[in-house]
Amino acid sequence: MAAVTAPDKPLLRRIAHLDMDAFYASVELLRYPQLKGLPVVIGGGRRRVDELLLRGPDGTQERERRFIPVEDFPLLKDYVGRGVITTATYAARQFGVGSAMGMMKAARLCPQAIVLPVDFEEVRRFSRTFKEAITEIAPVMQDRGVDEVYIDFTDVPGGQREGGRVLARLIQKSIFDKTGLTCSIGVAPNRLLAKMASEFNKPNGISVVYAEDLQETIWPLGVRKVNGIGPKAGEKLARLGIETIGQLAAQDPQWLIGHFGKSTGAWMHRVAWGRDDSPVVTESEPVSMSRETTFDRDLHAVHDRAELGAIFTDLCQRVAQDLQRKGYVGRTIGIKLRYDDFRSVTRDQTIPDPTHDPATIRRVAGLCLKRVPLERRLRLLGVRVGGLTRPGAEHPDEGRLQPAGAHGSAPAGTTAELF
Ligand code: DCP
Ligand code: MG
Repeated sequence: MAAVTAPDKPLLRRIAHLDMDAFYASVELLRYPQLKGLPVVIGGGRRRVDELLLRGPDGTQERERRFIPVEDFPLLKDYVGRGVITTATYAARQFGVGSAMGMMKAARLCPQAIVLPVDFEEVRRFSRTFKEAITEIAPVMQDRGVDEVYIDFTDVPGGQREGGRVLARLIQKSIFDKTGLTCSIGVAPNRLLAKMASEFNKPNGISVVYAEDLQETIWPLGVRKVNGIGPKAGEKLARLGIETIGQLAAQDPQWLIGHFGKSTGAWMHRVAWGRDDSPVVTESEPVSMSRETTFDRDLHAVHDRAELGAIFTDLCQRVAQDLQRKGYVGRTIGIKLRYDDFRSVTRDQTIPDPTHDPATIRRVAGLCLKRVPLERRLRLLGVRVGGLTRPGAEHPDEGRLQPAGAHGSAPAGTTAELF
């Protein structure tokens, strides 16, 4: 007789947010382990400190980093110059010192703290290594900067056990084994809650949040804990008498929309109720970059020629800036139009040499525009550059990028919609 098996339970969506602990400072402690447990702050310019340390007090010795006596490290009380602290070890945070605090103020709070400059190259190297450790275990990872990522735990072995705690422990261990660094992880039903949860047990902590914890765990938090509610929105909410996420959740969405506009107001209501469907998007190289704009009123190619021309040029300049900022050039230049009856058309043209030059993009996009009917009024105009490569590739094919996969997206700051 065939065995009767229970139907598979549907998997709960489990999303993790992982954030490295005192990242820049922890990277320094790896090469100066004698500083472990001491208050250390990162700030100030250049890396001359290293050189001085290696040569010793009389300037002649060749010392190994890990044997440099603690007394030889520069102290915050002797620091001259302005600037702010980038981060501080947890030992230093006990004195009230932290990110973005002025060096002078920090020196008053904790004069005995050791101060070291940041080594960006080293930080980036460890950033790559810890992210590799993650993707070996859980492949769906979204980069959110040098020291934080989102990870989709849903389908990964261990990602459902104890709400994701089992997988989080495994990832922490793997990162520590490969780098010597600790991190904190929050696991929750979505990115919004995971991001908050990763802060609950810092450093070296794991915290698991379920949908039903909303009222008890999330609602007492201040509104600024929501990723996306910045200082300005926070102040405005405070003026309206809303301090906590729970208070935000209690507001009528229409009232929020009245104060913050349709999209922000509705979004605030959603996040206060812990709702967030945004996927964890694995980064891939963009296939194209585009900018588009919907006009305040429908424009006609002849009657509104000057206005339309200015918008068109501006779009081309923006795409060119996006390309330059992200370090791409492209060969296929295209336009998109949407008419007042909502029909859309696109045209593109491929040029021999890839470009990120606004004038070239404008010229070729102008040629594309000549190939579309322009009798009707227009609602929307867009400019796109595709066939992206990195500039300076000797062979046209050498810099060719892999097309983005199913999750491919244009980098932030560009219009993601392809046309
Ligand atoms: N950073 C920065 N400027 C800031 C804040 C942070 O340059 N105003 C840098 C230094 C941090 C790194 O980014 O080491 C990561 O930022 P976090 O906010 O995650 O801070 P830490 O990792 O240092 O500490 P925590 O343990 O609180 O995550
Ligand atoms: Mg961090």
